[in-house]
Amino acid sequence: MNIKHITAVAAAASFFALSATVWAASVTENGEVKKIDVAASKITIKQGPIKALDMNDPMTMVYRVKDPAMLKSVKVGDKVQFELDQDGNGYMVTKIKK
Ligand SMILES: [Cu+2]
Repeated sequence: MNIKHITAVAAAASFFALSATVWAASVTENGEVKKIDVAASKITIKQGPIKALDMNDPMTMVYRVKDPAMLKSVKVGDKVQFELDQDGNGYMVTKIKK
């Protein structure tokens, strides 16, 4: 690998880091908890449309959560308000409250 090649790789890496930052979206939505999976750090939420994230219909989604401890503050059947972030790996719930 010569110097030019290394520079190109570094430039590509910073380009992707930048576009990931620009792409990241955060929205606050309401929904109902349908399932909680602490072991997998996932929560299933029934929600209305989230047009900002191209979800144009009501749907039930399985989301990763930022911290599994968040799952102890809610239970199945709770009406919740949650914050969703989008990153290169998909969606993640970063905050949740009743
Ligand atoms: Cu969806």
